[in-house]
Amino acid sequence: MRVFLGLGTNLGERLKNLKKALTKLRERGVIVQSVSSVYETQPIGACSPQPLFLNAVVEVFWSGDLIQLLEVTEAVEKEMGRTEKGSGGPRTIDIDILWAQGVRYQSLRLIVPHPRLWQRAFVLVPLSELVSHIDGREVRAVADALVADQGVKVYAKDWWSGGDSGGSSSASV
Ligand code: PH2
Ligand code: MG
Ligand code: MG
Repeated sequence: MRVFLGLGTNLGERLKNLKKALTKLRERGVIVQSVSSVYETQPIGACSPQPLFLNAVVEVFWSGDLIQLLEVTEAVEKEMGRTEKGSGGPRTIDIDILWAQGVRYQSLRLIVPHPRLWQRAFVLVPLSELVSHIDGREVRAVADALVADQGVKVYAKDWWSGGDSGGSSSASV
């Protein structure tokens, strides 16, 4: 199944954290198809002042089911020393399942598509590099409407060389 994952980090060596997370996801069977640039972003909806984030979105292929993928992302977060859980506080790594091809899923543990997907420039700006439309909506247009209020700056391009595929994805889903 084709999936978009959101990565975020605002503690420690942030760029290294993103790379390490991708390496660890791959070790657990996640196939990385394409990666966005890395953006430096203002914390959104955070309860207290906290460091700037680095955010990126990656397109992956996963051959198991969604909950198995959630368990992989949670294991990687834990291995990377994430202690914060759902409080909105600073974290070494946050890996969110944003969207999965043909999947609508809702439980106490997980909602897909991500319920705040269309409200966050730190997700939509990197996502717009990988796909033009999602579920009939133009990603770039929604992103553009949000960036004025939500600081999002390019931080690194070509930061990932260890992908499973150099190819980029199709235009719409
Ligand atoms: N993640 C949050 C809350 N706020 N803000 C930015 N800029 N980047 C994030 O990854 C982020 C956030 C909850 O997961
Ligand atoms: Mg998150
Ligand atoms: Mg999360």
